[in-house]
Amino acid sequence: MWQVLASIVGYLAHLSSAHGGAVNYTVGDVWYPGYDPYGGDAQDNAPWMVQRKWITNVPIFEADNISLACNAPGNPAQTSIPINAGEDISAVYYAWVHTVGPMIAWMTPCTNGDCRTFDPKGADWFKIGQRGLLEGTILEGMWFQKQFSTWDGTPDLWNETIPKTLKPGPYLVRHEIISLHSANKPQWYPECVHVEVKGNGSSVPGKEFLAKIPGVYNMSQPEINIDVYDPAVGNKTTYNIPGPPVWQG
Ligand SMILES: [Cu+2]
Repeated sequence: MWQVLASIVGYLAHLSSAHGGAVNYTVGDVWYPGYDPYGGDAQDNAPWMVQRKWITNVPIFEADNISLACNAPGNPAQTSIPINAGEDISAVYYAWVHTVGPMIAWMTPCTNGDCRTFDPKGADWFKIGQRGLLEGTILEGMWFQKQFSTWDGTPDLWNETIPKTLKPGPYLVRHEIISLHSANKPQWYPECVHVEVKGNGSSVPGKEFLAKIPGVYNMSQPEINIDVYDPAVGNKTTYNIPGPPVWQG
């Protein structure tokens, strides 16, 4: 009883702290549970786990934090989601509350051939999709980050496509939300999932599409070190998402 009560109180505390992350994935009709940061150690090394471990939904505040790659502690998952090149993957969030800033989906190959032992430190990541300011101004306009949230407790879905010509193999897919509602204090919310890409493709992105994480962001970038409440910034109707262009495959 006390345990149940404690977990309810804990859940409410997390809701009121107004943070979150990708907690599930869907591919076609199949739903894959991710890591529950408040779900306890029983999930560790679970044979069904597809998502890298994260233990708090509090964001990362430093552009050079090593945990920017796959959150903290980022321990590898035990299995992966099978997916065809050209197929969609949805990341599922619940009650996402922030409204300003870009969302970027990245991939990197597990170059050792096995994501269960792959360390993403120094890895080359490429973008497979990014969503930013859809219309209006930076301060008050419609960002995808605002639009994708249902605001009613039903799942918030963020859908992206695995590039159709991508070479098959094991990859990490990294979903990243950057929230910019605190002046000059960006917040990063990254989560990584293991996937096994199938198909007949043979393409890999060229150098101009690659970036390191951390490394791709820094506080001298005006899109990152940004005060959206400064009218000279907040009234703009364009926002350039930092980093390399999206690789279409
Ligand atoms: Cu938050």
